[in-house]
Amino acid sequence: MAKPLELMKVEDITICESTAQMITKARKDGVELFFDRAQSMKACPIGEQSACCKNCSMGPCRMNVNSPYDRVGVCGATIDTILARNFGRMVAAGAAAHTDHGMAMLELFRDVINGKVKEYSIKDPLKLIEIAESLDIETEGRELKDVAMDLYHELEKTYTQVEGEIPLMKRVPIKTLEQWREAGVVPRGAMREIMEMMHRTAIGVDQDYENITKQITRTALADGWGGSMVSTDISDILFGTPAPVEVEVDMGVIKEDQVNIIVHGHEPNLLEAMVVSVADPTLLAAAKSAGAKGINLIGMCCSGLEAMSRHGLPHAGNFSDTECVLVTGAIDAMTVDIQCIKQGLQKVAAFYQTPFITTNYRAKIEGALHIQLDELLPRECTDEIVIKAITRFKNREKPVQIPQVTAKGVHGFSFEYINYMLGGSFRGSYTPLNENIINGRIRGVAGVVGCTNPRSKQDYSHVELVKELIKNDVLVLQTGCSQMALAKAGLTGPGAAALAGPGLAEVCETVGMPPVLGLGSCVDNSRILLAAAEMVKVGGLGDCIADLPAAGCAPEWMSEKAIAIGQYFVASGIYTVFGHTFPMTKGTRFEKHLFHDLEDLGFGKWGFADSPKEMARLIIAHIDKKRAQLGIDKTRERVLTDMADRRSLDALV
Ligand code: SF4
Ligand code: MSK
Repeated sequence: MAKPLELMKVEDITICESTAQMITKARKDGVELFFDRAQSMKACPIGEQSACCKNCSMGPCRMNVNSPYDRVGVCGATIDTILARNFGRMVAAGAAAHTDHGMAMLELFRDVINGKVKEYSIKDPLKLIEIAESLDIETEGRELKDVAMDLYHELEKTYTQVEGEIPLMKRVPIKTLEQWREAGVVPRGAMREIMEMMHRTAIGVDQDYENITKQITRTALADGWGGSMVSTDISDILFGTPAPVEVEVDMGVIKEDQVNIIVHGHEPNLLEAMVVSVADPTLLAAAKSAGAKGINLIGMCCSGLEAMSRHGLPHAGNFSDTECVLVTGAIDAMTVDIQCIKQGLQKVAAFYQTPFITTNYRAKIEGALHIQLDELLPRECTDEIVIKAITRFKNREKPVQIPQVTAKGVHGFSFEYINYMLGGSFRGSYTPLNENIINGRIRGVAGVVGCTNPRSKQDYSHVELVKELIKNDVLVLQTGCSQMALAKAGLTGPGAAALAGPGLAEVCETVGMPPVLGLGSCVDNSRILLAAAEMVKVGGLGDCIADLPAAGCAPEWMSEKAIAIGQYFVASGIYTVFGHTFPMTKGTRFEKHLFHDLEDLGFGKWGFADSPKEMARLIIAHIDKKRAQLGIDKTRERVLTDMADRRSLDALV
């Protein structure tokens, strides 16, 4: 494989020790990684600012990024039209990824209820009932199966409804919903919204950037409060709602003397079936007779985060680590389903003689082995993967080098568990969170989420930003590859409270929680929306999500899915800061619209910064602005518990 001419210093590529070791090894082995390609393939300066259009064959048309209004496209499209159309298509693609995944989960749910799929069952009937009741489905005295089928039909509308508001709008705080109604952005089904987004951004259709933005918002809301939310709900109902669990992460979880199988992707069902296969006594015996001490199932990326939260399964790393784990030489099979799977993995896997197996018909890769996961008989696929891994273990030829780096942390903080954790099992409530925000112990809440990107030093911005936020008493909620960046850095355990400001540290100590709460995969950002909705409903922090002292951030994003998530955060009322790059031409009216005007219209707004310190500054300034608007900027006098109080409290328990 070709090497780039001048290699970047490893310490400039990543702060992850394991990744650094594996980049060094790959260079010795002559294996090219995506870090190398990011260096040799410079970003196109016009495309980087989203200032080109290829929506028809009269173009492609390139705008002048230094003077964006000095020309228009062949059809006459202005820079604002081009920017808005490009942005809209990114949101449509991201929303399609989440909602196609969500709809697949819903179809699996239907087939579990009607008995077609026997391998999975309903693990959380309570959640099923709660969701059904929240959607006004009758539950009293009815069979669970009947309630479940009614729920299926109601949730299907999230994707297919062509007219009127989708059922999950019932979860939106009323004032936020009224704002959306007034702005004309309440979503219909995701299929309808994505279709209209694609239509309106075709040559010669919608050429008014403000009008295009309305459809962008509607499409994003159909994702966040629709398709993604259903995906999370159904995954919890079928596979169990996560609760905190201590987990070991980083590449040190790979074991030289075991058959190591990596599962990477986004759909929980592949990993759920793998969990069953690796516990099969026959397969375990086969592994033992091949000389292995056991079968070591390891998650990566987002489905790995879900399995970690539900089963305590070890996790080897985030998006930027998926090639690097193969470089250890110790991976006996890597199996993938959908989303964020780099095509480059195939070549790296081939070099290290690791079977690389795709399992979803939507995502085949040239050169990879495809074993379709049939949901009716998932074990046929997953057993075969295990057998292939055992064979590779027996015939391992490549030298093995595993970074001896691990970190332990606590993960699995679902919306429901935060409720329970704060309020106790009999009076589960977000009231203590709101009270601690009002009294100033907690300054505000930030969702720090999203990808890693080889054009940005891996994990650096995530970790530095979160450290800065918790030091300033901001409680951090996490999902996706960001969560794994913090987990590897050791900030997801209760010990991280030592890095928090005094107010947040006190709350963490009282409740027994870390200052950084991992909520799961990137579709699980819907858990953050529900937490925000609950904070509004509990009261004391304003009437709508836009009133909350809260913000969102994706410091190292790379996927169109992140843009869709960012837009539904913004549309919900949350100030959302993206880092390192943004698909925007500076000084345009569309930029002003996203970064300023949306807030005046009652939504949140976008922000951008290219250093974690600046991201933190923007987020904290926004939280302080919201606190001032709520009249809670002057913190109440703090009453500290002294030893005598503690003793009397102890006597009560
Ligand atoms: Fe150029 Fe207009 Fe065609 Fe875009 S739609 S490529 S701006 S002519
Ligand atoms: S996997 S979308 S790199 S978070 Fe969900 Fe990570 Fe971003 Fe993919």
